[in-house]
This record gives sequence, C-alpha cells and structure tokens, in this order.
Amino acid sequence: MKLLTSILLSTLLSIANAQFIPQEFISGYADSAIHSLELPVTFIDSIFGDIINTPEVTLLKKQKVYSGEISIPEFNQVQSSSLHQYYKSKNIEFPKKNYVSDIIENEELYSGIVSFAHLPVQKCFQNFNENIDIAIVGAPFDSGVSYSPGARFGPNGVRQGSRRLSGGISAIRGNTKESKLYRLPIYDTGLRMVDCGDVPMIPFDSRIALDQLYRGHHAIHKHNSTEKSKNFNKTRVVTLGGDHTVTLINIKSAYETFADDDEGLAIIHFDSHIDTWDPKVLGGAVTKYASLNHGTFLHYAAEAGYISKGNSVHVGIRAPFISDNDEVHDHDCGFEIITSKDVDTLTPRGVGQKIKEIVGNRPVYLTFDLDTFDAGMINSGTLEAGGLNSREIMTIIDELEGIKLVGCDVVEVSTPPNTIGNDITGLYAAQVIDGLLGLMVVTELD
Ligand SMILES: [Mn+2]
Repeated sequence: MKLLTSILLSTLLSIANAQFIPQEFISGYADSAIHSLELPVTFIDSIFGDIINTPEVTLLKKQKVYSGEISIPEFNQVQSSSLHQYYKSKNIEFPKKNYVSDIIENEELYSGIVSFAHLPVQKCFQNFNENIDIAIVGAPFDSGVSYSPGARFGPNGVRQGSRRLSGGISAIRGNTKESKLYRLPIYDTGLRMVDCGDVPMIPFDSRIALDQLYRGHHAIHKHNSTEKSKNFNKTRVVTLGGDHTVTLINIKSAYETFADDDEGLAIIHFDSHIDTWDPKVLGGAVTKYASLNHGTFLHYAAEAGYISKGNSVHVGIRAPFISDNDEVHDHDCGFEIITSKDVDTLTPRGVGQKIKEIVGNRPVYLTFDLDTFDAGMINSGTLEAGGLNSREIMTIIDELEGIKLVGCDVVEVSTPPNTIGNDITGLYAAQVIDGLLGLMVVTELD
C-alpha cells in the first residue's frame, strides 16, 4: 500500500511539473548569468525586433549564446553587415501628425470610394458650365428582362471590376505598333473623363424609370466638351447597364445630340440575340407597356428613326430566332448579322474590318451586351453557349480604331449580391469599357 501511494504521488507530481511549472524554471530560470547576458542587436532585430523578440524568444537566444551554440562574434558579424548599417542609418521618420498629403494623393488601387477606373466623381446632372469630354453614368435597371434579373446591380459590379484600371500603359492596346492606340495612356491624355454616378431608376414602373434615364442623359449632354476634344462639342456618354432596355434611351439621347442628318446613327450591336424582335412576338401580346423590353428595344429604335439602315450590324449572334420572320424583320430594322462562328472564319481582326466597312463614316453608337461573351465566362440576363472570349473581343474593338463613336454602353452586367462570379463579370465588363474608351479617346488627340 505504501509503495502504491508513492507511485501515485510521483505520477501526480510529474503531471504537475509538466503542466504548471513555468518553462523558464525548468530550463534554468534561476541562473542569473543567462539573464544578465547582453545580446547584440541583429539586422532582423533592427527592423522587426519589437514584433519578434518576445520574452520567450529573448531567453532562448540567451540560452543558445550561454550554451555556446551561437557565439557573440557571430551575432556581431550579422550586425555589422552592410544591409544592417543601411537600415540603421535609414530609420523610418514618421511625418508630423498633421501631415496628410500622402493620404490625400496616394490612393491605392484597392482603396477609396469606387468610381469607374478611379475617375473623378462629378455631379453631372447640374453645374452645366463644367466641361466634360467623356462621362460615365450608371443605369441600374432590370425590370425589362425576360429571363434572369440582376443587372440593376451592374453599374456597381462594373465599377468594382474596374479597380485595377487607371493610369499606366496597356501592353496589348492597339492591334499593331502603327496603331494610334498602341501604348496610348487613355486615362491620362488631357481629355476630361468623369464618373457621374448612377441615374436613380425606379424598379416598379419601367415607363417612369426610362424617363428618369432620359432626363439624366439629357442633363449630361448639356455639358460642352473641353478644348482638347477635336471632333465633339458636347459630352459623350458611356452607360453602365442595366438590362438592354436602357439602350433605347441611350441611343435616343445620343441621336438627339450628335446625329448630323435624318439618317440616324450607325449601330454596332454586340450580342448573342438580335434584340429587334417584333413587340407583338416578344412581350407585347400582353400590354403595350410590356412590349418594350430587352428583346425589342432595337425594333423601337428603328421605328423612331434612330438607326442608320444598312450601316448597322449585330456581332456575336447565336441565340435561336423565335419565328421564321425574325431575320426578315431584323433586316428591315437596318441590320446585317455577324454570327459568333463568323469570328472563326473571318478572324477577330477581320470581323473588326467588316464592321468598319458597314458603319463607314456615319456617327456610331455602340452597344455591348455582356452575353456576347461565352456563357462560362460571365453572368448575364440570358446566357448562351458558343460565345467569344475576352481576347477576341478586345481585338475586335481595337480594330474599330477611327470610327466616329458618339456614345456607347455595356449592358446586361448581372452582378447581384451573394453570387459567385461577380468579380469576373465586373472585370470583363470593365475591360470592354476600357476598350471603348480607347476608341473614344484616340480620335480626339493631335
Ligand atoms: Mn441584348
């Protein structure tokens, strides 16, 4: 019994030792010689010493020196290295607490209140004496969608996707070294480009919402351009959609501002769908109100005389026609068709050249439905397989260098909350706008 008690007691004591007695005591806390050692300051200590030299680490270092594992000269050797001397002589001097110039001027690409490509934010619906060359504006609206909603969040999604656009020179802008786009720093040319924010659009009644957008565009078009702009007296607008219905208003306002005759604007329409559907076929069988939607707006634009017939083209078409009459009706609205498979045979540069032949010298409005991209790449209102990739699209857009672009939009950018893939969708949409801005800028410079 006595033996058993002794074993039990010694077991308990060893557990107590392991768990409750400080490590310092076990490894020689009592030895004041170790504690009184003076350690030299190393290179790493001089930079990160406050962070890494906890009491435990310091004690460990002293033990290693005391045991002879590391010698004081070895410490000194590191200390006297040139790097260490450099950092010692270049100690950070923090600015005075009232100094804020770096905070005001040096915004990082991932910080700040988000505008498109970090452009300055301007109140464009007022202060009409302030000149603007190119204005970005959001149209957060998706009440005209036949399939999947979410594009009301598109303007925000595009801006989020544009955060790494800003100054700098793209390595691949322009398709040849002879192109004026080649190495053009489009955000830094002296043209005044601003982000006007969004036109608030009510979600409950498309008629009210589209009228709000019209008045927003009309207000922006009241601004004059700066002296830097060679060919345009008025501000040109780039709209962030929004479902494709908003393009009817974008074209209407651009037509009223820039059409130089009654012939209408040449329309370049990137999309997987024709969007000229007869309203009696798509939506309008219910009410007149329902007849204007994201699949019929180009019918109405043609009916209103905004489209230059024979000078307009769809690019990327592949979705099914609804009726046998669709192609005939589309041609009556003024369009030629370049399908997504035509990109295989013509090549992207060939597609660009064909588009330029079709639009000629007409003033051009370009509208880009994000579903031109292949379904696997982005989120949009009506995704379709068999689409284009981003490099093909960038090449086609750059090939359009020289067209008279009076306005443009990127629409059907579906980036609703809590949805996977929003970052890529926004990034692709922003990249298309970057290309379109290049086309708007390149013709205005000496
Ligand atoms: Mn569309």
